[in-house]
Amino acid sequence: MKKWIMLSSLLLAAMLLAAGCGGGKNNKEESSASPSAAAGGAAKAVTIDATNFKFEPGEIKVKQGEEVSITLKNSQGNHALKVEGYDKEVKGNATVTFVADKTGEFKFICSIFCGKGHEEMIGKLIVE
Ligand SMILES: [Cu+2]
Repeated sequence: MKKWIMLSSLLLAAMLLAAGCGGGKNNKEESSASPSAAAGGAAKAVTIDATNFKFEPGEIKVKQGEEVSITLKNSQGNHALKVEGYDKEVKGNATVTFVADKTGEFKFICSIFCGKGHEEMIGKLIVE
């Protein structure tokens, strides 16, 4: 009886070790490779042109898990872009990169008061 318990606990320990090793490896692979792998090797790069008072394009569509790289170009005026729900912000003529891990529709707005049409500067990030 004692022998049996020892044998089964040994087996259990071996199984746990094997599972732990495998799991660790998988996690490492996922964290380093999955964002670019999902996008086919590169981040989805979008350049948004900001003028008074519009974002062009006003809609970005990506897949869940994809890495998104948003470059905001201030062609006219001084604007910034803030993605609500993701809490990501990019000021004019800079780039912000993040992984779109939540699905849904997220509003992006201009976060610098830029004048009369400021409230109209609204776009949409769609994560499918
Ligand atoms: Cu503005």
